[in-house]
Amino acid sequence: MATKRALITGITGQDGSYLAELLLSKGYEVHGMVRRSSEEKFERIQHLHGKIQLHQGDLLDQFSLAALLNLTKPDEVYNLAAQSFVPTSWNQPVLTGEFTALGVTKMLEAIRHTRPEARFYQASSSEMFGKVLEVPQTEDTPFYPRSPYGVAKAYGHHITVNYRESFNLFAVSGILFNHESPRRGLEFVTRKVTYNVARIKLGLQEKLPMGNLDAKRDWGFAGDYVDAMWRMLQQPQAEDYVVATNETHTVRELVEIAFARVGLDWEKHVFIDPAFVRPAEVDLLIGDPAKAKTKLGWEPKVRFKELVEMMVDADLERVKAGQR
Ligand code: NAP
Ligand code: G4F
Repeated sequence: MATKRALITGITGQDGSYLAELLLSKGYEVHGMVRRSSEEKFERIQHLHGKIQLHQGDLLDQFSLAALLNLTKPDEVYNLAAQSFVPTSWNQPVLTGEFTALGVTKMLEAIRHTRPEARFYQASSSEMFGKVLEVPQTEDTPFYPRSPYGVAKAYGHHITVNYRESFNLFAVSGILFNHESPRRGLEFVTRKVTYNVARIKLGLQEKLPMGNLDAKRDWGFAGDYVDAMWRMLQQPQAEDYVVATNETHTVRELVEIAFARVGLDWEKHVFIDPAFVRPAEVDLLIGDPAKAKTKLGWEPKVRFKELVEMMVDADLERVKAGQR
């Protein structure tokens, strides 16, 4: 069988790095789109150097997308690139809309005109459920986004469905709930906590400022979730799927488990800083991944406590080695 080719946007991000590893292990030729920067910071994919092919492009630049599709001729396109940090979306709502919403249309248009046979995966988000209208959330739960990021993702979701229905593209939207790993960006709550717990344990700092400890999230492991993305593109029909663990935990539980892992009492170190409280909050997320289980044969392997402890252990090693 001919080698399959995949194009990943957002390959330098958390999910992009795990997805590239997965596709390489399945024998794919992997191409990644990267933005030009004054300094190349590709830490998450350094270990894949020589195994993947990187190309410059930007979601804001329609022609760079079409050129990349012409050059790489992918069988599968995974659109993971986005402005993905919710608080930034209130400071830069227009840019978030350009990347995270219109960027999806730009990629779909490029596919439609240059590579319509390619299968397309859109990285949709549980943030679209926002002020949830149903518990747990399924593929049929209506959206009520609570941030410019959530609004932009809802647009990306609907335009993906629309291009599937209008132009018969094989385009799917994976509605993924929060997923984390030792490669998570430092500003997201899990990694912020585990990295700072490691620093506190090693005597490098004393205190940790936090926002809303009552928020609840359905947290899974990024390594498990990229497998669901791949499975969606191997199906006979293009459909949308919720990917989640069906467990929910508060930020307070996350903090408790992380500090307990290093034998510390979180209440002696954590304080609430209003700067980290959001203008509008998503209070509760819990997904029902029944469809992914039945149709994709997908189930999460790593559970919440194991995930947090894995991240604390990894950060202890990193901080000891003087790394971030
Ligand atoms: P991430 O670590 O923040 O990575 C985002 C990636 O997008 C980076 O590679 C970034 O490149 C790239 N990017 C941003 N703007 C771009 C642009 N204009 N042109 C080209 N590339 C651009 O995000 P992640 O956690 O891996 O998430 C992957 C995707 O899934 C995102 O779309 C996110 O919104 C979505 N999602 C994530 C979760 C989650 O819990 N992780 C849940 C649901 C959905 P640079 O390295 O150059 O910045
Ligand atoms: O880790 P977070 O910043 O993730 P959030 O906002 O849920 O978004 C992530 O998951 C989405 C899927 O649902 C993705 F689409 C999105 O790209 C991103 O990956 O915050 C989680 C919760 C929030 O309720 C926040 O208010 O933690 C609460 N929180 C409390 N203190 C904090 C903090 N969040 C951050 N980042 N920093 C804090 O100090």
